[in-house]
Amino acid sequence: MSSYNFKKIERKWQKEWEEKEVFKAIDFSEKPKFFGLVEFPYPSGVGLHVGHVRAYTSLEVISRKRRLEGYNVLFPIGWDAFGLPTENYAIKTGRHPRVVTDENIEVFTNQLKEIGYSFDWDRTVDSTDPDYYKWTQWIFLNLFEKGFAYKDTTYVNFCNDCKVVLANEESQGGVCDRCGSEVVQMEKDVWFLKIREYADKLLDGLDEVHFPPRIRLEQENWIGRSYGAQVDFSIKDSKEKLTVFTTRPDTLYGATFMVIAPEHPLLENMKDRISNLDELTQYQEQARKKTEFERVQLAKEKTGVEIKGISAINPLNGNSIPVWIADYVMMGYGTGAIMAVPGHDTRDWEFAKKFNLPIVEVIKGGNVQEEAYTDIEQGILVNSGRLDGLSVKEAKAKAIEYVEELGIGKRTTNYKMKDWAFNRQRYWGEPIPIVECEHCGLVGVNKEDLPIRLPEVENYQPTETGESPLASIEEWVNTTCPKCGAPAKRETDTMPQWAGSSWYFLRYTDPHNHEEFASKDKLNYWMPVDWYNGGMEHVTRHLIYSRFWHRFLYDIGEVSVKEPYAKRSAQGLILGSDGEKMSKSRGNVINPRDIIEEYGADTLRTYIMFIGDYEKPAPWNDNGVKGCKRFLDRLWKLQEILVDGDEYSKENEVLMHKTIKKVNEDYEALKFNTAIAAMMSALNDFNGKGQINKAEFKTFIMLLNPIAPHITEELWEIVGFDGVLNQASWPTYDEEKTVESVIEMAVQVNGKVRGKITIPVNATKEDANKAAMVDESITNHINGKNIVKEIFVPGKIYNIVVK
Ligand code: ANZ
Ligand code: ZN
Repeated sequence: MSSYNFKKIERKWQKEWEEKEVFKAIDFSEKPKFFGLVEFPYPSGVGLHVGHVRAYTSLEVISRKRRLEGYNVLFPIGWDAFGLPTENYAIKTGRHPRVVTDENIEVFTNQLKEIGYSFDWDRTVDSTDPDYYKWTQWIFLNLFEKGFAYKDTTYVNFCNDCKVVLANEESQGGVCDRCGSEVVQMEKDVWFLKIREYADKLLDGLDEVHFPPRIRLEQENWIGRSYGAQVDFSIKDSKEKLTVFTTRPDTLYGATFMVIAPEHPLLENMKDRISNLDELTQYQEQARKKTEFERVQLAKEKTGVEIKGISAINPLNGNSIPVWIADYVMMGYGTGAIMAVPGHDTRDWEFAKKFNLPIVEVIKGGNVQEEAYTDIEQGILVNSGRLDGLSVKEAKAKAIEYVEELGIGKRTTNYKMKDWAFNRQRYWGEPIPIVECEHCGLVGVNKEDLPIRLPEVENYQPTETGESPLASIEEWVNTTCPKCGAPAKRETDTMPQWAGSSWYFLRYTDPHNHEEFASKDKLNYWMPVDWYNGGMEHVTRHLIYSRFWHRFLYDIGEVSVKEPYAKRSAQGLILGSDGEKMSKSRGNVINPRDIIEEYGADTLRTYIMFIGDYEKPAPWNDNGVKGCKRFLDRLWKLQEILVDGDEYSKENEVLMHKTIKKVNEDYEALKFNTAIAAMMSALNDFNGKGQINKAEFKTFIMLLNPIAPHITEELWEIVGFDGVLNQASWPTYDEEKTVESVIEMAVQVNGKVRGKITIPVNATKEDANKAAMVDESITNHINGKNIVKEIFVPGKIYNIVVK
């Protein structure tokens, strides 16, 4: 027997698979289709890391299994290659991002091939390829034509270091996602996509797909739908009114003051009446410097200023109440103004305590002078006129009816999700295909003129004012209006990082199409994605953005199914051996290359699937790697105890059926670790018995094949099974044979074990008795006595009581 030379074996099979195009997805094949998707990587300069390997190997295993099960599998990969690290690297080194990207892609390709992934390499997409981003721009133009892309002036999160406007989700915690420095608020004219209009569709669509509860919940929270009402409060002695959004119209009688966001237009509109304008403007200035995160999450101490000179009127009880500005109210949510109900809202309560404002109880159950009473299940309305005595639920409905009757309000729904700030002021992104004309305004370029290519620039650095470097290339910026032909200027912002990944899965179905982003027939055949695996960090932004684009394409008749992903799963992080997140600065990063070099790709794959519960974080452990290598070594050595046999031997039959069932079910449930443990244990059994026959060996290596494809293909060939493993069919099992059909049962006489009998699992007391009465070691204790009682617990014990 030759030794297990993983280097030679792995190279051999990778070459063979590539030459024979074993993993090619076939359009319109008669077989059932399976589209397995993993998040295409950003080809960074540091190469593939073990997190990628964990993310990809799960669906790699499923895809290989599906092929053996007779499916026509599409398992593609590509490059999400626009992005800041490449651009920053280009700025530092003066090398073109295109050149850098191509190099990185090559490194990634080689690394993925070295691991032996069964991707269909003919279908690779690259989001920075003009043949690809042409269609990203095309989808944007459709959004623009249908009114789903607009430009608006807003405050945006701006990173002074990266010189880039950040989406909220890129500046969580008030720091820049990319460089970690503090984010400031800046006024800017930017593109938005009306994703908010899709909020209900995106929520309803969740009923059509299989997302695990934790992923579904994250999406629901991100979209954040709340039902409530808008209510107008009039400003005393004026025509102005303040409209608030409240989810608790039942508490209207308890509104003892109002609060508006510092950016609220009321201040500007009423400035003649206001006596402390200076103080207010100062407060506004301070608020502007804070991020939303600081205002909402970090504010331990409430701040605010009363607007002197005006007051509002509570529409239900007619009380005159003060109006304040405070930064805990956000302009971007609801109406930017609230009715404060300190008795029943904690933030309002803190504010009232700090500024000595009245607290009125309108829902009975607590002590509102001590703390806000927020229980909405128990309380009963008090001090609330016609709402008195109602439950919160009843009072909500009644209050809405009432304000609608009075013509001062209406039922409304609000969403936390804001429209998608769709732009950045950087070079390495898709140019937004819009032209600004003095006469016609913002005009989409003609679709025949796509792609609008990125021009060559000397310097990739954004300008100090936060404009893209494209702005300084006059011959590119100056163009003519597609509508009227007058001189016009191109939009110089580029699309955000999330654009190219919002539709890439569609391109995989038809990646070389020059006429359409994908042909209808191919889309019909392959979509939806049957299973999508990726990171938890992408289940809000990317997963929501791409569902939005896809749903929009569905609405305009471009794709045939509503939801792009039938099923989604997510892997946990791989941590360093110190239990901390892997990072360069901690020096705890594991490079997959090193593992492949020392132990082989099959060991890397096996270990990463064995490392722990797939959906949870798991620390790296070098001993675990060695253990997996030993497992494969012992698998190799099974050849030494291999005997002939066309079917499972009697003593291994149950083991085989049990193991097939276990591995089958565990793979499908992403429980790769327990599947591997079951195979390790089976291998021990074979070794313990000192033999394994060919039928058993054949099944065994096939079960392991999706995880360790090289060694198993090689063993298949060495033993001389028919054809190649990758063309074989997945083993099946017989449910009845997964449990032992006979068992050993202890027989007691007067409570003492006197012998053991072998009987069928479903044997009766009579069967047990028959078996026991021929065993001398048992009958010796019975002979000459009377049996007074028999206790028989099926499958467990047989106790005979004698006197
Ligand atoms: C009165 C009230 C009484 C409220 C009460 C709550 C409890 P969700 O559920 O997150 O949608 N609110 C409205 N707009 C706001 C803004 N722009 N910035 C900060 N807070 C705002 O929260 C809705 C509630 O948050 C609204 O209902 C409002 O306070 C506040 F016992 O109105 B409520
Ligand atoms: Zn024009």
